[in-house]
Amino acid sequence: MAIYRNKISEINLSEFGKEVLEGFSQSPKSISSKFFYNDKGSQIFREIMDMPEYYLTNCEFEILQNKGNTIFEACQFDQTYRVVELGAGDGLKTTELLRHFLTQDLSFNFSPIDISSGAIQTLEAKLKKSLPKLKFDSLIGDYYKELHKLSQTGTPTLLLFLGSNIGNYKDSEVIDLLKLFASNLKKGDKLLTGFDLKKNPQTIKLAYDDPKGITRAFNMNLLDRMQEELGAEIDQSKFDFYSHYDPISGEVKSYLVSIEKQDIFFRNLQQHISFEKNELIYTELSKKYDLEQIEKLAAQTGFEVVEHFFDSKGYFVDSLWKR
Ligand code: AVJ
Repeated sequence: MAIYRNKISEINLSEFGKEVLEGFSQSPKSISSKFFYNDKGSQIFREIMDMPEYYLTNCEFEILQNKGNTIFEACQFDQTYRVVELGAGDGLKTTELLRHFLTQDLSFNFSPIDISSGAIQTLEAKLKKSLPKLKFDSLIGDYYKELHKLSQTGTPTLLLFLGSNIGNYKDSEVIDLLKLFASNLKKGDKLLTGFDLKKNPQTIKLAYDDPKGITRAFNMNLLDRMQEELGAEIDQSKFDFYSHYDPISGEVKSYLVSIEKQDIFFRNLQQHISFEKNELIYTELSKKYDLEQIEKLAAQTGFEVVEHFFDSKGYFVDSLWKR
């Protein structure tokens, strides 16, 4: 079959290929942060969660470990229920919550959803070992679609969206996402969302630009993916990583930077893409919230705040809402 240059409709492109082409045709160039999480990226993210600078994981771990029983009580379940987790990742923190739930008399089923099959496999192995009594069925896929499938039953549901995953969405998208959750939940169902809170800007800055360069490697993995999956002829020494926290907006923004003017051939896209000296590729938004913003979001999207659960430093909140 002939492949015509620039006629991308003729080429069978992967989702990643399509989105890279689309994101690179905009200004500034961008790639969705969901592409961080191939199996290698999910592994690097586990290393990020282990870093002392990345306080988010320990804070949420502490909340779920110390307040799991209170969270269960606040959910007020009175029959068999279901816990669904979006973007479960390796689920280490969630294990703490589920451990508390298992000590209660009511039975429940756990459904973790993640786009990385590697992360799900790691999670399944861990769950079998650490919580042998847990009933679970994991789902690999885009969580918008999986969520819709799950909404077809009458089982009371607690939906988990932990780990500050919500921070990846810009203000306009966050409203749509929470409305989507609301529309897939029944009256009385609960949503527990992890929000990273505004705090000393230095603390936040270090969490997203660590001295060992693990966050850098997490971003550079996108270049690996372009090389491996899109046949991009990239010299990685011609790219750098930069991240920036704006304490007023609460936005951490991460970028790859083309350190010189260059033209890169993407073999599988049959295209050259050019980069100016110091041109940015925007890779991620990690937004930080305050309580006022969180309560406003709940009200705007059809939820009622039940209770906020904080860690002892007040760095992070798992906010329980009711539909
Ligand atoms: C998985 C989206 C919560 O934004 O804090 C960690 C990803 N990026 N370090 C975050 C991430 C850089 C993380 N989330």
